[in-house]
Amino acid sequence: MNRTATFDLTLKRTIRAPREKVFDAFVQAEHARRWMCPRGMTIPEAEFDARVGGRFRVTMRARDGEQFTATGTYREIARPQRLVYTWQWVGEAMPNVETLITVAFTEREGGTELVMTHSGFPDAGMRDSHEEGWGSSLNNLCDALDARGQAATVTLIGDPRSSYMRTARMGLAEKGVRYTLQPAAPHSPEILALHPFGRIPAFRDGPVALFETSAILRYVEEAFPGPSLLPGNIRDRARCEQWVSAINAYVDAPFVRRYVLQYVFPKGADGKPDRAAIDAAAKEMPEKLKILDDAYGGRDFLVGKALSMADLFLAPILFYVEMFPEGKALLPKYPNVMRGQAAIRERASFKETMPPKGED
Ligand SMILES: N[C@@H](CCC(=O)N[C@@H](CS)C(=O)NCC(=O)O)C(=O)O
Repeated sequence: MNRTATFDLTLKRTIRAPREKVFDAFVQAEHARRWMCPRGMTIPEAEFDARVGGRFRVTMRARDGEQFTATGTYREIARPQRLVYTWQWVGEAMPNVETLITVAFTEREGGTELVMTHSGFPDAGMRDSHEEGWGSSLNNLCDALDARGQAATVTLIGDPRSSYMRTARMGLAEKGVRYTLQPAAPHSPEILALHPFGRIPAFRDGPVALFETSAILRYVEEAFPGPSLLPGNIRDRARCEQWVSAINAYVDAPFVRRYVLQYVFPKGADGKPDRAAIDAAAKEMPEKLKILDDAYGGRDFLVGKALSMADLFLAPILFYVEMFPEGKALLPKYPNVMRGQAAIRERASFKETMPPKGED
């Protein structure tokens, strides 16, 4: 007999919650609504009839309004250790194939290890997209059940004295995302495991690992609800990207690497700051500050009428620049920059992310 090959996936996750609670989250609508969709989506409708032969139906809505509905039938319900049900997408958006989900729940280290096998995909592409979708959904499940909330799943890794770390932390704070701050130095094994160039910050959301601050913020922007870190129209979104890129490429090096760090990690004779290096860096700054001053114009933000990622990249840099004499003397000559900084320094996201004293 000819059997058609199918593709399966297995996901494993340990959640700090009792087994019954984790089990119930799979079969009760009020729980499922909180997690049974990938990050960035919502569940407008969910119906669950958790009896053998009973059916469920769950509708997920993407940020652009597109909806996806899945339905299925319970085959085996052995609370709290095992659950088996079919899974089938309804409508045109996803292939209309009946697949099978088996979840095993095991008590492990004061929590629950769940092993979820989703089998019967007709091709590797469909299996892989479900692996991503379930991985992201299980992040939501973990947030919903673990007492630490999102901080159980979302981790920012690096040294909180870093200006880039502060940019990422401010973005997380602006979005209202709770996270775990895992201290690690650049090029440490923890960082190199996630960032091939060894820089900080690195980021994890469950199985999703990212590096580069702008990529991290891009993910945070789309994966979580909360105020947008991007402007509302196409032109201004592109301008935001323009300033993020320009600050990374033309502002960070002269202001932080060649100026601030000369004071923080002095490389001159007798362990003193290298005067020549500082003077050279200070000469580079006015031209850049003038460009930034013109960009602010009469507004409090680099782009548009509200805070965007662009502002989050600049504020931590100028905060450090102002701590040293040449920077302190220069900045007041740029009133628009000063006004923008005064505005952002009032925000909780800035106040809550004050770096430990002394270094970048
Ligand atoms: N382009 C990177 C830059 C990150 C970066 O340079 N971080 C600094 C700390 S503020 C770092 O890791 N420095 C260590 C090094 O330069 O080796 C990003 O946007 O995340």
